[in-house]
Amino acid sequence: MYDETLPTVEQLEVDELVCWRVHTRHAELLVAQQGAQVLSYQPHGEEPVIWLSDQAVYQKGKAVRGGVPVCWPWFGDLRRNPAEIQGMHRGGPICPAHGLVREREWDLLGIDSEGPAVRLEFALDTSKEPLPGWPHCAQLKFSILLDENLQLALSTRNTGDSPLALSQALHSYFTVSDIREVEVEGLDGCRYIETLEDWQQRKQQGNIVFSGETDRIYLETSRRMAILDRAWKRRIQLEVSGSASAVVWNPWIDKSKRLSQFAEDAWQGMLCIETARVTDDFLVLRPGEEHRMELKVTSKPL
Ligand code: TA6
Repeated sequence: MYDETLPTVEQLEVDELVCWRVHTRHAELLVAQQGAQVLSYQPHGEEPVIWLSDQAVYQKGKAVRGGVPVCWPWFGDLRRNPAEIQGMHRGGPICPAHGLVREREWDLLGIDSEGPAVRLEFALDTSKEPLPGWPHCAQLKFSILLDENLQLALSTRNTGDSPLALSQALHSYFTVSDIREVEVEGLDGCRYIETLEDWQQRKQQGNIVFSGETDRIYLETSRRMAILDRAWKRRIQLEVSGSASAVVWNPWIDKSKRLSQFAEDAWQGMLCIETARVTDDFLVLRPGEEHRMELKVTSKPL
């Protein structure tokens, strides 16, 4: 029999950050208002699906290691982005990796229960909250639906009077039993950029397996991919729309030592598969145009 008091939504403070803990009959979710960042997602009776560093720091203006950081209006190192995206930045010292919104307070538009499900909606309007060095007008919305699965959607509307060139990603950290034992399905045959070897282009043969630091940008990706985790007898399925690129990242041993908020052995239990619009797949929005990128995460037993 289900607990009829569910779903519940609780506002709490995690150190400096305002957060929301959502408890439904299916799962528990923690979201920070800063960055509209999903911090953790754990279906009942399962290992967490979304990974959160046990060394995470919850300070205003500081990105939290783990969860699903929203990378926008550029992904990664701005200097590695197409010239059109670099040209949107009007210089100045503030040019962090993964853009300008994951450390900003978003507006909470609402939290609604839809039967057993709960939806949270956040927004950021750059005409009201100008981003340093990026003087353009856009309305961002981030929607989180917790149901039998986790559904995320990032929408961007160009509210200015000139085209916007953007790259973006939902930088999802997933929990795995052991990165050395899992495989990523669904990217077979895709072209990818090997960022660790001078950004050479390669072609994926079969499932992705991991035996070292991995930091690849996959292109012409399909709508479905998955993490096959035999040890935990589960498959984490990703279904996407509005995206045809994905980043696959594990820092492995050496890079882990250089990462903030990251235990030296944390590389063994995490894997990023990032739903993206990057490199050839970057976004151009005409004035008034809107784009929506969606990700549905479902954990299924093998
Ligand atoms: O998405 C992969 C990546 O760009 C890696 O190169 C690594 O830098 C990772 O993101 C984490 O970036 P962050 O700025 O969150 O430490």
